[in-house]
Amino acid sequence: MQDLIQKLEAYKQEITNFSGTGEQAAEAFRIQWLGTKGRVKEVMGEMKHVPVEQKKEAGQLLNEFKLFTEARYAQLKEAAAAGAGAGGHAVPDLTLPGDAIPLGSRHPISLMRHKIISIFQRLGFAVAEGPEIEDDWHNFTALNMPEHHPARDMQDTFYVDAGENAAVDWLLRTHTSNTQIREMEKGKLPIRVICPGRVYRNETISARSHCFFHQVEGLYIDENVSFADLKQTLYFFVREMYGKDVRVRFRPSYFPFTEPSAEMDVSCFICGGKGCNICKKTGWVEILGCGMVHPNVLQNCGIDPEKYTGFAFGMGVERPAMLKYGINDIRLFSENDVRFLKQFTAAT
Ligand code: 2U9
Repeated sequence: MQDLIQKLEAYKQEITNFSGTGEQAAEAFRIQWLGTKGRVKEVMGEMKHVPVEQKKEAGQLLNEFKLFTEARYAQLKEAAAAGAGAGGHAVPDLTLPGDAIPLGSRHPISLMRHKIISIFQRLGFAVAEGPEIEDDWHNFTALNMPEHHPARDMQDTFYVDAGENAAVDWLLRTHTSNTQIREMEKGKLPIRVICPGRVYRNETISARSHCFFHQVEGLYIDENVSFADLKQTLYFFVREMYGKDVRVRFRPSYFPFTEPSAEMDVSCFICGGKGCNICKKTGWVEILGCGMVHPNVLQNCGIDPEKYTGFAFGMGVERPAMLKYGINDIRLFSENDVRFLKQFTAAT
């Protein structure tokens, strides 16, 4: 046993003093010490001569010696890889190419949102953003939604518990119209804004609908703004967005905040109007709602409806993105699965 201890000490000394550098020296070290005929194997073989009562202690010593040798080998290899020169200093190879920085990709909702916004920016619309947690006035009351309007129903709106002493009802905005109300309240006219953002509705989540989604809304208020201005603005949008061959139709509709109100359809850009699953065989796809801003809404924001008129419109972002990119489940947008996200590039 004493012999073994002395031998291991001598070997350790030898290992510590090993002075070779570079890959070849490291390999020679490995063969000499850790190879199948190396010295570690050799001393391990001496276990069989150790008396039974000392085997435990000898085992520990040998194990420790093996780890010591492996650590020294790892050290030599690392130094060799770093190109340790004669002086022992690492000499980096400055001619090697640098590590590539991984690039992310843009989210499909961002891409579609940008595509929509940029068309209106070219017409002189500015982008305005507003809060997602909103009070009852900016989300409903100012927009001419009477207290018992169905859209205020608990089923459609997420209310925020702001405590018993809250002076007003707080909620997650159900549309980005709150932002236009805030712009109007600033009292600076004319107004020409586009309002993108996330909105919330208390709906069951499925492949087709989610409890949050994205909208882009627009508002134009000035003297003498007419329905003809609304139509020409939206015609321009449709041409830029879906191409010059797409046909457009307006259907009368109803929104509390616009009068008159309409919904706009485009001839199906999937089947060209022949009839398919996307247009439900009608040849038309609804893309947005619009109308002339209701005089009550102007008045609620301190704008004289006798002097000013305006138009507004609103559209969802998810559906056009799903059609453009062939996405069949709305939930994919918010699951953040990298395999999904990395498929989209900045090229629209
Ligand atoms: C103000 C006055 C009027 C915005 C409008 C629509 C019609 C509309 C929907 C389209 C699909 C929402 O995402 S969607 O579910 N929107 O149909 N939105 S007019 O009208 C306004 C906005 C602000 C001050």
